[in-house]
Amino acid sequence: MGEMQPKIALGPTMAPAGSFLDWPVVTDPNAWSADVAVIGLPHSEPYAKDPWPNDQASAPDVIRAMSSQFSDGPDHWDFDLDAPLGTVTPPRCIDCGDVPWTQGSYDDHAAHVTAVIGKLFGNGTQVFVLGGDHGVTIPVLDALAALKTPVHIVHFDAHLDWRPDIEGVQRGYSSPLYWASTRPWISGMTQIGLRGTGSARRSEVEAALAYGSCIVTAKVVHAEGLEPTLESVPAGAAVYVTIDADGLDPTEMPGVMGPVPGGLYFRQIAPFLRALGQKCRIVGGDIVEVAPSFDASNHISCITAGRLIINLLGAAWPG
Ligand SMILES: [Mn+2]
Repeated sequence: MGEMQPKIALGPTMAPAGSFLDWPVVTDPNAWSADVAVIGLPHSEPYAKDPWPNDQASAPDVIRAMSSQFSDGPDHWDFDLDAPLGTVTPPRCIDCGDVPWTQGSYDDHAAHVTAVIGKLFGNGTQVFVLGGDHGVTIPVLDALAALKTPVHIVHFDAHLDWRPDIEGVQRGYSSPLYWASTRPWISGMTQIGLRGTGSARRSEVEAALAYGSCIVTAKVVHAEGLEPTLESVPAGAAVYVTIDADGLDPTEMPGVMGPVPGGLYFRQIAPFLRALGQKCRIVGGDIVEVAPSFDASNHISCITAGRLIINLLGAAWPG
């Protein structure tokens, strides 16, 4: 991480019960050498009103457990990708397990997460994060500094997530895009799927617009499709994609804490992600806010989360 972060000794991650897509599990950060890594981040900075750990903290393991439901294996034809997944992904894909809760302050935990993810980015690894609530994105945004290149954020969400703090808590799930706006290595952001009402007030909307965020509401997507939005993302840019599960319509993604009607559909987002992977350099992404206890009994939200990662992953590497 260079000069900005103190040296942190990176202990082993927690091995998951089952691995993502049966990829090899590597829990020793010193042994990480991969083209693509999946890593679980169960915990963010909690709000006083919420339980700890929250329901979203269980999502990494439940999503992994549904791997056989969202892919039958690397040699099976994937009709979203028009190819078997194994022919469009690089050879070295690993599951890094979950970053455990750091005993101590949230400052310590966030610094640890930033160092862990920064090590992967510094190795040139494409990183896909399984949250956790949307607060887990914040230390990952800090880790993007390790890339030493400007990064554009593509954000799917029902909500703006631009609160500087909620009752003094600065790194909770209502704040990741505000946090991004304060970081010089973040070159811009495209926020897609906003609708209804959430923690944002007029002041946060005006701050986002003043920053230059490209805000694409759900009603605009439903009227115009996502093609104009794709055109607004700079070609060739390094892009990090953060997907809040509640950006999707709750009929397709019921397992969320903040369902809002009128959301985006998989059939809109998946082709967008594939096109984005062709147009830009996807440095990584996350899927956050999946709440397994609220999911349908067939775990469709976790399956959809896995399919979103596969669509992004399959498009991001030359076939
Ligand atoms: Mn969010």
